[in-house]
Amino acid sequence: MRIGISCHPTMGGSGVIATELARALAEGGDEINLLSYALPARWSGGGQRLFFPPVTVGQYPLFEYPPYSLALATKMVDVARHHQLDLLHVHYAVPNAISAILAREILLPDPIRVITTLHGTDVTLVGNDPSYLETTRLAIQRSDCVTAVSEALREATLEQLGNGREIRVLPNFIDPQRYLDVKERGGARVWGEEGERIIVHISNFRRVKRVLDVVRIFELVSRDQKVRLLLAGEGPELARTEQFCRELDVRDRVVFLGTVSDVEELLSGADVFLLPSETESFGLAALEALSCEVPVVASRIGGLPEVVEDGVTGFLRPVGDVEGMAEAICRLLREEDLRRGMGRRGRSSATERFSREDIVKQYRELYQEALAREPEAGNGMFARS
Ligand code: GMT
Repeated sequence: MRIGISCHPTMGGSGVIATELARALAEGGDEINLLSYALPARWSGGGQRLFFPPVTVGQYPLFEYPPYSLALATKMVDVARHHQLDLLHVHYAVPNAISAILAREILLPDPIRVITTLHGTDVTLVGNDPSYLETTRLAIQRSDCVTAVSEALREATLEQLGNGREIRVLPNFIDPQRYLDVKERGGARVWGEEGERIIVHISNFRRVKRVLDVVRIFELVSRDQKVRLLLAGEGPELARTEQFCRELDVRDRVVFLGTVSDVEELLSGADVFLLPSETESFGLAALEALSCEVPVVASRIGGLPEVVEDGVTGFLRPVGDVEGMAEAICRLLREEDLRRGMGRRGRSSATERFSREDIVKQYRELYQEALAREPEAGNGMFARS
């Protein structure tokens, strides 16, 4: 198949999954054009069937906010025509989905199929912001197929956008081989001193991640254990987080790593992964930790219980329960057999339920289904036939 995949290129999980999916499909024989305004963080070079035609946004002094969605739609049309695309698969609805629907209109009378994958905040935060609500609702309604990365997100979408349309759950995935490739190297241990236990947090440092809770929890754990905290990622809360580390007098035991693209290099060898988010439709970083045999301590929220089995592959606590999460970490650090057992079960769970091979196969089947069906596009602007 010839597929155009669009995503946000930043370090968020939606861009990671879109890029990994693009690579897997290209390796399997499909021709993929990845559309974004910059090379995605996990992009490691194109290939024979993997291309990156960048979306360039025309500038003009009148545009205080240059219209990226229009530039993207235009690029989609261009690539669809010149590469004879069969379908567009957009990751993160805002604004990718509405750009794809617009591109499809332009391409009539040969409507290209549009698959939209919802990742989380495109529905829970951004999509229901009044500024984006109606365009997101329309894009979801008019996509040929819609997927969500967890059952929790599927339900949230139906509730918040009131669409009443079919949404299929196709979860995020990991490549089990990546951990095996780095297992023998030091991984997280490289940053720790002798005898120190290592806690890792990876995120885009937005408020929903509650990174200050990470620091609070770390401070509580450090009263009981010799620990070091590795923080990977960048985002708006980063400076505040560093300042908060100083206020709690733990700055000397916290390592700020910035963006890390090969997360398995950091997760492998870690003792615990911590994700105390306010909302999390899936929690890709938690899945990556499990796949590296690292137990997860996280909030019992959104799709996280679908990824982390409480008491089996990690511990889940209510959002904001910093004491509960700190206790759970201390227990894992004190009971090494429990921690290692959870790590092993986490890896089995990740590889059995979320392997790249299985999920990519399901995406391929979905594409075939979409191509076999009557298209959603009509003859009028955004209308159904
Ligand atoms: O909103 C974000 O934090 C970014 C967004 C993204 O683009 O990666 O994250 C969402 O999608 C990820 C990939 O499917 C999920 O693993 C994250 O749980 C989800 N984030 C939230 O729901 C907060």
